[in-house]
Amino acid sequence: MSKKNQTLGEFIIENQQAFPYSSGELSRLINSIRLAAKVVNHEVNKAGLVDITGAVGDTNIQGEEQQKLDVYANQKFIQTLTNREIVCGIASEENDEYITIQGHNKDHKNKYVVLMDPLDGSSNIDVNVSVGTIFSVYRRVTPIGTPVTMEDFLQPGNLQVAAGYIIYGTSTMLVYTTGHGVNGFTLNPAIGTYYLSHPNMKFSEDGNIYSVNEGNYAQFPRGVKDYIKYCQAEEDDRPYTSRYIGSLVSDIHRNMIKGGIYIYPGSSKYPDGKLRLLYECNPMAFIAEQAGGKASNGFKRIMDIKPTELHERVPFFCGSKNMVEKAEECMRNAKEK
Ligand code: AHM
Ligand code: MG
Repeated sequence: MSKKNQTLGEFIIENQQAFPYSSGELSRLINSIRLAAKVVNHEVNKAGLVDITGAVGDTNIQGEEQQKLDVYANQKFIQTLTNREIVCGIASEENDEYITIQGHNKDHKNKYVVLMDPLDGSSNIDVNVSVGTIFSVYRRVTPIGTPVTMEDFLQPGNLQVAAGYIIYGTSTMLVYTTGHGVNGFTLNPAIGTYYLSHPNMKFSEDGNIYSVNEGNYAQFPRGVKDYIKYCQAEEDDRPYTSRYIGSLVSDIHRNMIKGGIYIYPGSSKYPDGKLRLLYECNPMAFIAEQAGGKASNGFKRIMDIKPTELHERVPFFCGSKNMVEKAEECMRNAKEK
């Protein structure tokens, strides 16, 4: 069984043996993601040197134009997954359309699609705040040997086979699930190896952190206002505290470790909120549920929503089970009024 200090490579091999019929493709896919993440991590860590190495749009010494980090991260993940012949399609926050990958033999023989947000929260980079990569993996539904179609990407979250995130923080971590719990690996940058540092991660049933952008309070639906007021009320010595980084991966990661709820609700201006169902909310929901938490749009399970568009948005309530349920109760009660 998994042991602390095991490397991610060892962990992947050990867990692949637990699936005797696995072809190893999913393991190779996770391997590619860990590799691309290392390259992106290296670049993200240099972000503060931008004035020294050149600003976005400048030309570097090799005559290449300096890129925005989110564009760079997008390219690295796409390149790595494409070159290694693992996936048949990729959808990304950075690309309007999905990408079809036919493979070197042009035979469309690979069976997985990846949906990702290559660098989420990238507006935080300038101020040295943690950012992340989020990914979600599905088995294609169209026949192998044919090009992928939109149908392969518009699957409900409950069909995900793997999901995870990388957090480029005070240390870099890769956290993922293949539906058998959630494990977190920390990168030792000196030797480029990830070690199992957080085995079997769990959301506590109750938590005391609520994370929401209260600057938008006036536009929140009644139920969210009621929930925030519930958290803030003096009665019963409620233990809540507010923490909001504005970087989804970091906010969820902290709340998973410490116990809490993350909310990005719909608002009067943006009824569906801001976050994207397919490559932000679904993968985080899969992780949350695998860690004993819950993810909802305020009324129903995120992973049961049937997507209709690649970049669709959805209100998001995610975290410790009892906190999400209390927020849902506030949403329901406000609707009935
Ligand atoms: P992005 O994909 O453009 O980076 O936006 C997503 C980010 C999340 O990481 C974060 O939770 C949220 O946007 C913060 O939004 P806001 O500044 O409206 O609170
Ligand atoms: Mg994003």
